Amino acid sequence: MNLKEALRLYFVMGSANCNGRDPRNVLKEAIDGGVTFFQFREKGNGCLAGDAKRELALDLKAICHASGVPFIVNDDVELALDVDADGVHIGQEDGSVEEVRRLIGDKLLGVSTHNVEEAEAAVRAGADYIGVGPMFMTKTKDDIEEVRGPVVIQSIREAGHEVPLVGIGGIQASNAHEVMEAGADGVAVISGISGAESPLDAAKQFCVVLNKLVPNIQ
Ligand code: FQP
Ligand code: MG
Repeated sequence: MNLKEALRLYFVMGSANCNGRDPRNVLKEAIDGGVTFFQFREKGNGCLAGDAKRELALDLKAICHASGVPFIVNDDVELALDVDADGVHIGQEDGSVEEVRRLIGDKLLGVSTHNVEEAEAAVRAGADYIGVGPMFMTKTKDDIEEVRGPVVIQSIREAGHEVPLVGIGGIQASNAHEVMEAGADGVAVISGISGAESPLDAAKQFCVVLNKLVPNIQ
């Protein structure tokens, strides 16, 4: 797998993001629409835990793998190992990157960053890719840091870092080009796809924009 290419359209979602729809159907539609990477982020109102969370994780992993899409688990390293996910995504408050790397071996490891210093530290500690955000204002996450926008990505690239990188936070088909032009390999999207009336059409619209900017695949 070429990680930079695979990160082009990174869908992040859990049952709380699906407006009462079955997350399995939302994911199927999103993948049909062109999503290239997936993170199971089971957080927020009425989210599942325990066996129910595990069952959903296994179903979503199967849906991803039927289409060759990597399946990443947010925060929960134990679950990622239990369901044999392709990787884990952790933030600045989710424990040590080195420790998670030790636990997951050569599974993919993504780390959330907000500036050049955090990006450098994440890469040094063994991250395979980084998420940089928030790019724009978002209502999906209520504990976000200050919005500094695509310029943070630009500063990471100007510092010479070629780490696989996606922007996250408030990204829509209409502003995705700003994130890509700043130097991202892809965009991570939650509500822009899961909250859309048609996740299929929403993902397609992202693909139209992204493939115009980086027209080598699909
Ligand atoms: N970037 C990405 C992605 N995924 C995420 N989940 C985050 C950033 C945010 O720990 P974190 O991670 O700051 O908050 P939370 O655990 O609530 O998501 F990989 F998609 F770029
Ligand atoms: Mg986290």
